[in-house]
Amino acid sequence: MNDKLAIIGTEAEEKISGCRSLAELEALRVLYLGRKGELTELLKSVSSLPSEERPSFGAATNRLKARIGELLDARKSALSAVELESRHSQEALDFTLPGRQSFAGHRHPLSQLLEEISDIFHGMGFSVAEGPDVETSWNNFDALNTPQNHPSRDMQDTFYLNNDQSLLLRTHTSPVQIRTMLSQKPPVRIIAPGRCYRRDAIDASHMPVFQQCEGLYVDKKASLADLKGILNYFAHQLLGEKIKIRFRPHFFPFTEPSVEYDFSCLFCGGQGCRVCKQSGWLEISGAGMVDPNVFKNVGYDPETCQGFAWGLGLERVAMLRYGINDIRLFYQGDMRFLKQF
Ligand code: 2U9
Repeated sequence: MNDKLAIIGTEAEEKISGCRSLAELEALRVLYLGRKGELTELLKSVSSLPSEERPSFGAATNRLKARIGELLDARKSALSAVELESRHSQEALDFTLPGRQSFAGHRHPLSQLLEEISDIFHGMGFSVAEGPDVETSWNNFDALNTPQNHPSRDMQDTFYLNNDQSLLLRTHTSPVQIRTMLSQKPPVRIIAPGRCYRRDAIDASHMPVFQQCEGLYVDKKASLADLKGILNYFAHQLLGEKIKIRFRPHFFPFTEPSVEYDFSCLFCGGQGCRVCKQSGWLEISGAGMVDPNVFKNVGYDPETCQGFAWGLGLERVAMLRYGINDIRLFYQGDMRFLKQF
């Protein structure tokens, strides 16, 4: 019987030390120490031994049981450490991997330009006024002294929203100035940025939706020279001190006198180049002294106040500034284009 114990002991030692996983080790524990395990079965057979052999065999079996228990415990802690180590190395963070880039979006070039323009006019005491894209014909045309038969009122040029043509998508931001004057007394110093709509066919320089940033100044006294001074300062701040400005006579129903204004060409410094078609000047927009009829329409007294207003197309300025040759690029949402600004 003792030989049997010795064999079980040697075999158990070999198996336990050669065991490679906790699951395998658990199977060995059941094999040797479990309720139906080899040692338990041996202990059960003690009763069949001669009585003088029973105590020593029982004690030897219990010692082997304890010994195998110790071997199992020791192997278990060794295997646990190995398994933990391998799990850690598999799950470990690799701090040398490059980070995942998050996409933060980008401000549209026209929004950036508008922010710059707003800053410049804030510096001269102007505030930003806004109004709805859907306007009344009265705010958009009548109040601005636009004759009933003016071509801009034509259905071919304006998006009307109802049959009697009393509602439309504003064709310029001038109704914002009308709303401002209707709601406050002079003095007025505002810029009016926003989307405008015209029934234009789309090409490299026309879009049915475009953006303006008009301006209005009203006080007891105001002159064309003040207007020129303000536009001059604006041009210097936006495009540099070297820019010159000039007025050419023009006609608008809402201003009298009216002018178109040009900036000296920022590419050739006024020498003449391809961009300015050799003229040295870039046509920017129109402006003028507010027509007395417009003042009357909003309840201002043209005898006691004077004012000037100007227009500005945001796309045109951005195109000149960045050398962009197609207005459609602003509205196609192509990140390859937008990211450059
Ligand atoms: C009020 C009175 C007068 C605003 C003005 C222009 C001249 C002008 C252009 C901008 C780009 C048209 O779309 S565009 O080509 N605008 O030339 N705008 S004077 O005059 C006003 C505005 C409001 C109450």
